[in-house]
Amino acid sequence: MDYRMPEHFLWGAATASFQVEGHLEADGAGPSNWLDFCRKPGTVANDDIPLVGASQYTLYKEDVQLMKSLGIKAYRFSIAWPRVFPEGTGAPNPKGLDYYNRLVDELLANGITPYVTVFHWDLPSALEQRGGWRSKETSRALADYAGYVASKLSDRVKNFFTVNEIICFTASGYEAGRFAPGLKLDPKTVNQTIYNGCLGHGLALNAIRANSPADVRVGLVDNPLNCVPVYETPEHIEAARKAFRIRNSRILTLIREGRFTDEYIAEQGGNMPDFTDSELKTIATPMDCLGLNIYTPEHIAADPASPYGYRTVPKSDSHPAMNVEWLKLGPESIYWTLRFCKELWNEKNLYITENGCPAADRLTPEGEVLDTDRLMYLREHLRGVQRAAADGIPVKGYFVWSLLDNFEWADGFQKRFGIVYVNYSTLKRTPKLSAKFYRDTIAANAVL
Ligand code: PNW
Repeated sequence: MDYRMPEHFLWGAATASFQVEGHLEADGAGPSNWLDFCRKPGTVANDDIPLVGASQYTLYKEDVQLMKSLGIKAYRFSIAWPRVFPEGTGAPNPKGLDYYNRLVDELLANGITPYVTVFHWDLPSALEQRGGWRSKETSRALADYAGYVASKLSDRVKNFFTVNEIICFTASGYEAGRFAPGLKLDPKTVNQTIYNGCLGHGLALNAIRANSPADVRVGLVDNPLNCVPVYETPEHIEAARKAFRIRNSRILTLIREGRFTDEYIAEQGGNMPDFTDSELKTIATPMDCLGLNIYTPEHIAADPASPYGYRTVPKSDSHPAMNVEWLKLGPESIYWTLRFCKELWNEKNLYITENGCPAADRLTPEGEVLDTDRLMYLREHLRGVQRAAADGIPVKGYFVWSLLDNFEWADGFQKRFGIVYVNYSTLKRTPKLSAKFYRDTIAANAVL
């Protein structure tokens, strides 16, 4: 079987500012919630802090050449809000934006298309101190910042994503406490942070459009719960589609439909967030594209005895995971999430904006990194993308997470997600076996 991809398929790689840049305090940058969080002993594995990290801030030219050598056509990176507005709002710091001007120019000069994520979790500390995502002030500040960035970059950057994974910068930080700001708050407050994240997306999308020429495209990056039929019968497929819409009520379904699902309202009762109809309209502003970050599956079965006609099938204790406990293996999830997005909301431009896994990478004495498990993970997921494309689902591109080993949030530098190995002492980059697989797959435009 030939796993050929559509013509003009966009092969990309992704990173995020806080995870790869290092030099977090250079050139007038302000502090962020994540830097503050890292500085609290015991929050991040090994108390790692990415002050140096992979240092893309100084090594971006080398990284652009690396992408070029792999045949990568598009680079998804994020902008550090605290570099551009050190206080979150007020006076911009021109030196902060200059870095992104240089990066964008370097990418374009080398034939690589920039895809900009405006917010990938590094919130200026000043805003966190005023309530962070508990406050709609943060949603409005995001829009001002996004509009400013668009006004400076949209002559050259034609693709913007507002925010990355609302659930991770809200619930994971304010409910689970695993991410910045490390709080464990009540359900109503947590629901408010999630809602304010959605509002921030809608306001930012409108602000980007208002500050860009007409050829600019704007969308969201979300990591929906990937509801996968436990196996492919019409009943389980129907159950998984229903589950996908309901289980993503808080973010993706709200953003695509502009109202809370009946199921969500019934489940939350008195814990609903404060919202207005006009905010819901803003939240549901039509997008030009939708970015999906795909990692792990949720298995769903038809169950006529359950209230909504489906149930979650718990994973067996031996279900394989990819070197980190939460990342259970399930490459079929990529196909089903793409398909349900098309079937439920008639998406026209879908991108896989992240997909990848950590591995216990080691340099061999010959200087190679033989990450056979990551290669398997990427190949099986790409076959799912190919299946979706062959079904006529409009999947336009794929960004591997990640170009480089980087700071994996609460897991620090322990977990390596790159297709390129980074020696954190010398900053030397070494493409892994998976990078060679990716290079050859791009060259063939078929999954190898
Ligand atoms: C995404 N989970 O985060 C982020 O967008 C990246 O910044 C991150 O490095 C990458 O995935 C790998 O983790 C997630 O626990 C973090 O389910 C955690 C989860 C999912 C996504």
